[in-house]
Parts: sequence; structure tokens; C-alpha cells
Amino acid sequence: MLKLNYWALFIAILFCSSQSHAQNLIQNIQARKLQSLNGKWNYIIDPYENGFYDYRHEPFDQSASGTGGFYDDRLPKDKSELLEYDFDHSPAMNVPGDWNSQAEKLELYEGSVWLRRKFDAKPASDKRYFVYFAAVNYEAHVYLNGKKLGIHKGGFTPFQFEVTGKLKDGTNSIVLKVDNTRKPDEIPTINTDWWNYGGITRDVFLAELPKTYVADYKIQLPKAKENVLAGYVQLSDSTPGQKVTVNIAELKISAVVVTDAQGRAEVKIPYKNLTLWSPENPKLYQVELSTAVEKISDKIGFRRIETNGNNVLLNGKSIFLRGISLHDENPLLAGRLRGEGDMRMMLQWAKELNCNYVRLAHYPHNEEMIRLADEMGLLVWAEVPVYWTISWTNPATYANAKQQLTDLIVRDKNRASVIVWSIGNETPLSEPRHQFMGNLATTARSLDDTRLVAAALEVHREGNTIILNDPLGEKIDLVSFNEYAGWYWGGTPKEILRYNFNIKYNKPVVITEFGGDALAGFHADEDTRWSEEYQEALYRNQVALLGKIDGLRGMTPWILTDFRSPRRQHPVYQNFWNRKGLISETGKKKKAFYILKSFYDQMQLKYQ
Ligand code: GCB
Repeated sequence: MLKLNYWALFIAILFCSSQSHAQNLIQNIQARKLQSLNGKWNYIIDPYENGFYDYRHEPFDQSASGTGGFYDDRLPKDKSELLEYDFDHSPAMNVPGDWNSQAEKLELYEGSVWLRRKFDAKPASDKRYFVYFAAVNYEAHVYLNGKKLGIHKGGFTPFQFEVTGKLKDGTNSIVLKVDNTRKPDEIPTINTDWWNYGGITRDVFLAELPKTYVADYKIQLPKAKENVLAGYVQLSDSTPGQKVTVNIAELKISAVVVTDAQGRAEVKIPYKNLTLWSPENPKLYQVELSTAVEKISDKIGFRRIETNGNNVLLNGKSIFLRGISLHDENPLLAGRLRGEGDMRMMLQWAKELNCNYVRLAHYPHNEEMIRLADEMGLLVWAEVPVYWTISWTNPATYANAKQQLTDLIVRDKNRASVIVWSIGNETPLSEPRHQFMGNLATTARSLDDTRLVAAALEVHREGNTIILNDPLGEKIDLVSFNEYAGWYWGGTPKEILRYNFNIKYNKPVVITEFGGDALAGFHADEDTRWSEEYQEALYRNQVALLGKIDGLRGMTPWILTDFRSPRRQHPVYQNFWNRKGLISETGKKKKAFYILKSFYDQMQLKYQ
């Protein structure tokens, strides 16, 4: 039995029996009445999870047996506080922020950390309250004033818990146990090529809403080519006969829609003189939704995206997707992007490459990033972390993937920039995988029929032929694949021009990846791996090679900037950095950057 140390007290992670899961997301959280819960959060690193399990490894908050002696046994069980933990004297970290880049002890840490923030509130009796987390990696157990609110899994999508009636007038304490342990049955699984940043990596808000609030809405151009703005407004409650006014002053639109028995109103509003959104003219309209008790506004762009044979049509016109892949990481400070400045820097670099398109790999990026893409005129490929070898036959794993895809689509469905929902990356062929991925494709389409559905596929080779015949290609709109000739296979860059392609599908080919590592500032000849010259030759010959594909309509080479990855061990050239960036971790543009830029300049002229 452990000896108790009574000086230190702190949280109440109490055994609350009802463990709810996060509820349907509030659309456009930024437009609500918010109190930021960002800032300094105290933290306790808990590798053995002593705050969660007793000495028999029974969870405190489920069994409530609490025999372990970590609770003060002089108090009744539900009033007791966990001992040996002391948030008040614990260090603090910035939220939003991954923990890895904030404390040396945590750089490679994978496990549980407790985080606590105190905040003042003055709840009004006629309002509802929610705590909203824009992203926590990976599993979060959330407690308010010692009562468990619930659990959320998935490191890149938002979630919320209702706290109406649970908030105190005065000081409140919110505690999270965040666990970033990689597990084989999760999404992503144990094997990835990026840093497993743990913690509360995006904003936290307390939102105050009216009793019946606008829970969700979609206002976009419909798939059918009618001159209407279409979608729906969904109220939080099943209240029929509620009027919602949709106002777009610039279009002289003011339309009233009325909710049905489910609290939902269909939207179909004719328009005149609409300026369509495009990268050249990223026009956003101020859209206002008002009910008797609420008014929220959003900036929405309207555009059409579709394919026809080999063509990608944006607003009816064939385009070439001049793209680049990005991770959600700031190379200069190493860590997740922390705010608008970081995000703008990344997208500005993409603009300097003359991109009109970005692949936000390999998981949902911040909602703010998508809003910036809307504003800056960059088309977006958005993805879920169904990456490499997932547990294809586990129903819980599928449910998790489906939930993450759903949350992504729910969150970003009003963003004009998003043209592609990607359901995964480099998933190996097998029958169970086809089922799993096929079902995800169906899910994406059922949630949104106005965008393209895609996945980054794999190719194989026979002699000098690169073959794409993945059966998933039937179910998706683009032929997208990762192709590492000149790096992982195929010899040096100058040898790759011998290849040709055999692509089974007559669909637009939008290459999701090619590339090779180069250490910025290391100069040698074109045959010397890791040199800028090798990467430069690789880009030169890759664009020539891919140019042989008739249906080529875009690409997102791998990758805009060097990024941290535990897989990348070469002590001289990598040092835990994947060096396939066109820009180094000090912001230096490598030679290959200019090859891609000049190719994109040509493509821009060609597709004017
Ligand atoms: C890939 C993966 C990407 C890796 C990249 C690489 O195919 O999709 O996540 O980082 O290759 O550098 O090997």
C-alpha cells in the first residue's frame, strides 16, 4: 500500500457514472458568444496514469471502488480528492499548444497528461452553455468541477459538451486527461510519418447560446445547376414553425425559412448577379442567419466543382490544380500551428510557389486554416487520418474513421475553398480495406454531394510501367496516387524518365505525392542523395515524367516544408526531420522550390 502524502491536493476527478460522448458539433463556433479558455493551463505528467487507475488498475471514475489509497479516505467517496497531485504548484503550458514543444520532458512523450484551467463564469438561467475544443490529441477525458463530462477520441476534429446547469457562478475548474498513446485499432494507427503531438492543440471556448440555437446550417450552390443558394438550417431542438431569416445584403437577399417538426428548414433561395468564388477572385459574402433570439454571421463563398472525363471543372471551366502538400506544423518553431500568423505564413509560402491549391495532409487541419484558404483563394484537399495499415475488420475502428470524416465534413461544408474530401492515404489493397474505404466514400457522398471524393492511392510497377488499378478508383472522383520514383525506387532522378503510366480510370489525374529529401545548404551533384541538387533534378524530371499523363490535372508534391518525424533517423541529414520540404526548418527555399514554381507558371498560362 502506498504511503499517502497529505500536503498535496488538487483536482477532483470524481467517479461520475454517466460518461457521455461529445454531441453534434455547433456550426460556426466563432460567431457565437464566446469566452476563450485558452491561455495557461497547469499540467501534471502522469505516465502510469495514477490519477486515473487505483493500485489494482481499476479506473477510479468507472468502478468508484477507490481502494487504492489515492483518495483521502476521511471523506465520503464522492467528496474525496485525489492525493499526490497538486495543480496549483504544477507547471503551466500554453493552450492551444502541443505539449511536445513546450517541455523537454515531453518532446517524445506518449501517454497521459492532466491539464487544468480555472475560469470565472456567470451563467444566466435562460441560456445554454457548452465547452468546445477545436482539437485535442488523442483521447480526452473531460471533467468540470469534479464531474466527468465525457470522453472524446480523435486528435484533429472539434467536440463539445453541454455544461448548462453544471457551471458555477464564480470560479470553475476544467480538467482534462489527455492521452496521445498510439494504438493499433485507432485512427490514425501506430505507424505514421509525423510527430505525434499531444495536448490541447487548438482553441478552447465556453460558448453561451440561447435555449434554442442554430445548431447547424449549410448554404452552398447545389449540385444541380439551378440559380439558387441551397441547403438547410437546423435548430438545436425539434421546434416546428420557427422562422429563420437568411440575409445576404450584398445580393439583396432576405428570405424567411420555416422549420419543420425536426427543427429543420430547407433553404432554396434564387439569386441574381452572384460573383462566383475562385482562386483568382475569392469572393466571400456576408451571410446572416437570424432567429427570434439569435443572430450569427458567416463569410461564405459560392462556387461549383465537378469533373468531366479527365477535366476538373471549377465554375464550369477546366483548371489545373497547382498544389503542394502541407502538415499542420510550423517548421520554424517546431510544433503544431499555433495561430493565424503561423497559418498565414504557410499559405503565403504556397502562394509564393504560385499555387492555387493545397493538400492539407493527413488529417483535418484547423478550421481557421480553411477559412484563411477561403480568404486567400486556395483550393483545399481535406483529409482524414486513415493512413497506411488500419484495422480494417474492427467495427469500432470503422466507426471512429466514419465519425472523424463526418465531423470534418460537418465543420467545413460551408467553405468554398474545400473541393475534395479525402478518405485516406496509401492504404494497402485487400478485400476488407475495399469494404472499409468504399463505405467511407459512400459516407462522404451522403453527407455532401457538392464536392469531390478522393483518396491518395498506391501504384505498382511492371517493368517500366507504373500501374494504377486500385479498385477503389471506381468509387472516387480523382485518380490520385503517391509516386516516389527517384527516391524510394527507380534509381536516381535522371533515370526516371524511362517510366510510363497505365491508368485504369478515365478521370482527372491529380498526383498526391512525389518528392525526395534534401538538407538545405547541402550542395553536391545531381546524383548525390540529400543534396539540394538531387531534389532539384528529381522535381525537374518528375514534372517531365508526369507530364506524359494525358489526364494530368494537378499535383500536390510532398511537401511545402521540412517537418518533424520520429521515423527520420539519419544522423547527418535528417535528425528527426523529414527533409522532403521545398522550404527548410529555417525558412530557406531549396532549389527545387523554383523548379516547381516555374512549372506552375507554365501551367497557369496553359489553363488561363
Ligand atoms: C508518403 C506518405 C507521407 C510520407 C512520405 C515520405 O507516401 O504519404 O506521409 O511522409 O511518403 O516522406 O515518405
